[in-house]
This record gives sequence, C-alpha cells and structure tokens, in this order.
Amino acid sequence: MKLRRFALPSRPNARDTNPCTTAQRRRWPTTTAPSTSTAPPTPPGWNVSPANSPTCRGKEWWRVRSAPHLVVVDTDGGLDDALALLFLARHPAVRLLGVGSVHGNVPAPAAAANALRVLELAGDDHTPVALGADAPLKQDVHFRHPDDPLGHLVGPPTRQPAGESAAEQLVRLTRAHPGEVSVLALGPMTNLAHALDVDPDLPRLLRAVVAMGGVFTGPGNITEHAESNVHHDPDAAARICTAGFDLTLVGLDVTRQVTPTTSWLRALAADHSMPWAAYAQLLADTPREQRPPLPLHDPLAAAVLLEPALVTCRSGVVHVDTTQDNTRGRTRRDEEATAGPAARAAVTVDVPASLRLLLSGLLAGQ
Ligand SMILES: [Ca+2]
Repeated sequence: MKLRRFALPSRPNARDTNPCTTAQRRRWPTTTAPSTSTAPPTPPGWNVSPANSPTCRGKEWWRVRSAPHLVVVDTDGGLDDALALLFLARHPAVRLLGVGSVHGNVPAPAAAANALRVLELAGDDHTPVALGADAPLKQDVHFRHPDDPLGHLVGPPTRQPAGESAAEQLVRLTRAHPGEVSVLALGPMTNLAHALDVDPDLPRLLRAVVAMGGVFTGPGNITEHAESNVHHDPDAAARICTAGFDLTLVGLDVTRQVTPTTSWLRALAADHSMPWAAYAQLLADTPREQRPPLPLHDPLAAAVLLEPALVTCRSGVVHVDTTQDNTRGRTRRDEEATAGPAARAAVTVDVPASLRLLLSGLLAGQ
C-alpha cells in the first residue's frame, strides 16, 4: 500500500500530559497493587500495569471519569469485532474518533463495510471509517473467514469509507490530540506499522495501544504456536511490540477464559435491534456443553482498554517469531531483558466482572 508523508503541525510534549512518567511506562512497579477491585489479587513479585499502580491509578481513573476516552479502533471485520465496536460506540465514557479496517478475518473493504454498518446499528452516523492495509507487510494475505459471515448478517452500510487510509487517519487523529488517543487493535497490526512509517513519533504521541493478540501459555488458535491476529502479520506485530508504545497485549491466555454464559446470551438476545439477537437466542437455548465456547476475544480487549483492572499483567520485552519455521507468529515474553521497550501481557482475568461490564455496555441505552 502506497502511503504519503504529509506536513503535520508541531506538537507539544506528549509525555507532559501522561500521568505516568517515562520510567513507569517502561518498567512497572513490582509491588502488589492495593486490593481495591474485584480483579484477582496480584501474586507477590508480579509486575502490575500502570493503571493498577499506586502512583498512577488515581490519575488514570480521574481521566476516564472526567473526560471522554478518545479511541481509534482497528478492526478486521469479525463478529467479535462487531461486539467490541458496539460496546465502545455505546459506552458513555468513550469518544470514538475513527475506525480503520485491516485484512484478517475478511478483506479490508469488507471489514470497513462491516464497521460502518455496526456504527449505524449503534446510531453513530459520523465516526469516519478508513480503509486500511489489504495485505500483510511481508507474506501472502490469508483470510480467516473469506465468506464474510458478519457482512451477510448485518447487511451493507449506507455510508462510504473515508478518503484517507487507516494509517493516515490514525496519524492525523493522534496529531490532533497528542497524548490523549488510545488505539484498540482488533486485527493484524499492519495499519499500525504503516502509521509508524508515516510518523515515527507515534509511540510518543499515543496514550496507549491495547491489542487483541498473542499467546504466551498454551497453543495458538490458528497454528500450534500462533494466535490468529499475530499469525496474519507477524512482521507487523514484531515491529509494534518493540516500537516503544504503551502497549498491552490481551491474548488468548485471558480471552479464552471469557465465554458467554447462558444468562449473558439471553440478555444479548433481548436486544432485538441487533441482527445477532436470534443467533444469541439460539445459542442460549442450546445446552452449554453442546454449544461452541465462542470466546469474547475482541470484546475483552475493548473492556480492558476502559477498565485495565479487569486483568493482571506481566511486563517484559515481547518477541514475535518472524522466521519461516512452523513457529512463525509465536510470541514470547522476556521478563529479564534489560534492553528494549517492555510491553504488558494480560495473564489473569476477572471473568464475571468482564462479562458484566461488556453486557452493560452492549445494552447501554436499551
Ligand atoms: Ca478481530
């Protein structure tokens, strides 16, 4: 994809607006956070996320409660992408600045159409949706759901994608709100890598990146070693994990645990304005042992973006396997590394609290 560089206004020092110091953003305290939430306690000696740290927690909460959380979503057009996007679009604490589409579940144009349609379902007729990368950086494109089941379910949108690329849109929005924008990456990280080409200062200008991606314990969900989003562009993931973003990876280690309960599905099915209501009802009427687990991968990442205390994290330098071996796409976390930017990886999750938060957001205003 051809990207153009363009003149951008001068920026203030984004670090000055961030409640965490540079040192805190790179290596979090190793003390246990005070038990002020329903999240599982952090074992002694475990690293904690900055939002859980005694120093930053109060300020982070002040920011969330007193001003809209500015969010740009990157989506590859699956059903769990749709739930995550609807959750954010309906959440009163969120101001969606833009959405970018990317290859992955479906082709990027289909992902853009799906995002536009989901925004319409949420009553949002203004948030721009930009077309993003239609192929990975260095490998052939592969679609997990080439038949676009979500598109068939929700139908075509009435709006069209914006006139700029997803990478250009992300850079523009970040420059307009330095230090305030968070990115929720729900697909391969190709758009973020392209945006980094357009503006190498992006890690300093973004508030945070929360990405659904990776697996550190257990098998992958598309190969034995790789999680799907990383597998679809390991080179982009490797670049983003070491670029110095304030990065949290919400991977299979936690998302596999968050599956809908029967009562959760019944509540979702009661929102008849959504085209998946009948499907949710069908699942709710199916005995739990007979229905697919349907882990809420992308919705959990969206929930963690707004409520970091839902998970505990461990920090370290994250390596992504970019070899051509069968381990391509595998993610490893080196907690002893002293060189390179650290990222956080979610390791435990409060499942009931996550399901409660998601349902309250998905049904907001109903
Ligand atoms: Ca996705």
